[in-house]
Amino acid sequence: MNDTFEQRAALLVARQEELLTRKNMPVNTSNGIITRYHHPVVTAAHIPLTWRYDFNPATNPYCMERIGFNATMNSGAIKWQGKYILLVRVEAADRKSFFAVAESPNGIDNFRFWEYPVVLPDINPEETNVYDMRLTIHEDGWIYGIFCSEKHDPQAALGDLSSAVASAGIVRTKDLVQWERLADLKTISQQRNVTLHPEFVEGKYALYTRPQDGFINAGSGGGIGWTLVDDITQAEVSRELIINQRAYHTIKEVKNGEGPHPIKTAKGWLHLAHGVRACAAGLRYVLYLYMTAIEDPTRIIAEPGGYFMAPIGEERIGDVSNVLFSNGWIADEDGTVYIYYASSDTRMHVATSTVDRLIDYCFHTPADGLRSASTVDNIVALIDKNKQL
Ligand code: M1P
Repeated sequence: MNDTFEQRAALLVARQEELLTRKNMPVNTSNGIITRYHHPVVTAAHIPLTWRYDFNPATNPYCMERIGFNATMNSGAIKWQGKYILLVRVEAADRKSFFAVAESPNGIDNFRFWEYPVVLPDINPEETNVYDMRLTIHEDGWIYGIFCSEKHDPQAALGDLSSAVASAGIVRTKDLVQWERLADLKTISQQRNVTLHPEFVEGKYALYTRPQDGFINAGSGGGIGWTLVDDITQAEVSRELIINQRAYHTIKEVKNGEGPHPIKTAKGWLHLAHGVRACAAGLRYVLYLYMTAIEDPTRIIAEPGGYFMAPIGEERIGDVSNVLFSNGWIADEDGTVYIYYASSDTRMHVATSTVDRLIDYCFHTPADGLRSASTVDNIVALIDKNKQL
């Protein structure tokens, strides 16, 4: 505490530099499907010091933090100009989320935030919180971002300060610096987890949706939806088809939601989604995969049973414990897939795999038979197969 201002400032910079340049090594134990890494890739400690400290000794004589940050989570991802880009959901200490770009040369470590956070066009004074942007480099030439735009429910009873309304905000950019705000998605239900498909389908923009009756509860919303849109600048859900249903006693019984847009592969569209179930400890969020037909992205051709990734170790603990959430992944030219996921609404991680492995996983993992007896049948069949070797 007796350090001079200069000593303290120098120490802050040195410690952060150590963190930002830390090498991230793979964890040795793997199930063959994905590889995890020792360290999270982006944490609140990665936030630039110039966003947090007033470095003028005259106005901050104690060199104290002036603006605090709580978490970095649910990040969109693209590979852009040779860099691995995360569009991070940053949550400040005041609970407000916003977006900021962090880039890495290799996708695994050395993520650094750009100098300024994203300044979105501020079009609606009622919009209180924004989060969970999915990025899509669309074949029309724009980079789109779709995110949750949240406001206090205007119908809430007097004194109810918790009820909220979720809509899908839409922006687009060419450089990740200047963002054009388009009209929010028009829809009769609340919407979160809306994702833009990267290609036109039947000459239209295609959206994955997640209709929900309330802010938290999916209610009559049956799962991940799909809708075609003529004009992305005035997007409206007309016909909404549920393509990936929730089901009783599965990992997605309570709700589910599309993650980033699917990856186009030789065997079909590869999808990453989150599934939510309830238990005595609260809601449990896990990640799962499914595949749809290339010529018809709404037709499911493979869906392994159960989760593909669930929280382990320190991932299980955070602001909202027992949660894995992903809205960003990158398929590299060499077939490597970088899966960016947040744990417990607190920090960002990466796991790697390959397109071939993930396809193999989708087509050769037994589907959910929806009953214990089917699970046992699958195990017995595998044992019998192994006995024939
Ligand atoms: O707290 C877990 C997640 O809860 C919500 O997910 P969903 O849209 O499926 O309800 C979102 O608020 C998400 O940001 C959060 O990580």
